[in-house]
Amino acid sequence: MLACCVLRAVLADLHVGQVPGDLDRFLVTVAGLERRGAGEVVFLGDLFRALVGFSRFWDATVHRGLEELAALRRAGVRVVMVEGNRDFFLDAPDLDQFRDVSGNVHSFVAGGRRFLLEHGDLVNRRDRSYLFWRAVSKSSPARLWARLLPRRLAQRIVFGTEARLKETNFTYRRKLPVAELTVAAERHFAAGVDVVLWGHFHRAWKLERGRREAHVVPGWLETGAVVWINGDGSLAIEAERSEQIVDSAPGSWYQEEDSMGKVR
Ligand SMILES: [Mn+2]
Repeated sequence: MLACCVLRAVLADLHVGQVPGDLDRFLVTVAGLERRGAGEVVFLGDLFRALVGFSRFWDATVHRGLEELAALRRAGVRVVMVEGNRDFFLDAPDLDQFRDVSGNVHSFVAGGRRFLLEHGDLVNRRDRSYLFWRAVSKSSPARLWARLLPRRLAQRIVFGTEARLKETNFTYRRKLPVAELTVAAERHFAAGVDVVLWGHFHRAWKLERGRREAHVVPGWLETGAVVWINGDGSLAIEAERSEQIVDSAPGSWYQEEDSMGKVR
């Protein structure tokens, strides 16, 4: 059980392995999380370019990145993996030494506020082709072939999925589905959640209803953003170079950030 006053760090959409040099950047970020005293680190989906829970799919980048998570855990930090659209079968035993828990949702109470964290790829119910692809690619037959297919063929299919993912995600990612995000946030609020965090869309977005709030966490890939959640339930989003970008920034910041959405 975690102490009541644990400091949490949340990072979304890192896509490590997609851009040259991002592994080194990731290692620096992770070292910083430990230095700042994070008791729990939550990866809000899409940690790597692709992550399948079976080690036969892992390349050198994935091995190195995961090793850093094992080191975090040895230092006493809890590692949580929320499953994104680039993540498959994160509950597989091969990942046991690299994360404490994985799942579609992570929830906790901090300072009396109820938090709910999910990747966000299910928010847009209108994207039927993606929802179909998700159901197939994460099904038990898919899990079976991921375990049994020859390694080379399996890897080819994983990287083939990237093209497929881009195709299915392209149309709805160009614009934030604000109506769907609002409906989803209000549904969570009505169920008693105080703070909702999503990733997936890569650009910041925020909705406030009294003391309740919902955020899309900007992608680490583009912004280096880390959300810090204090033991008292307050939160702050920091970009790289530890500049605070949510608590103090004017609303227009969100508009400006929108133009940053390029690669997803
Ligand atoms: Mn995603």
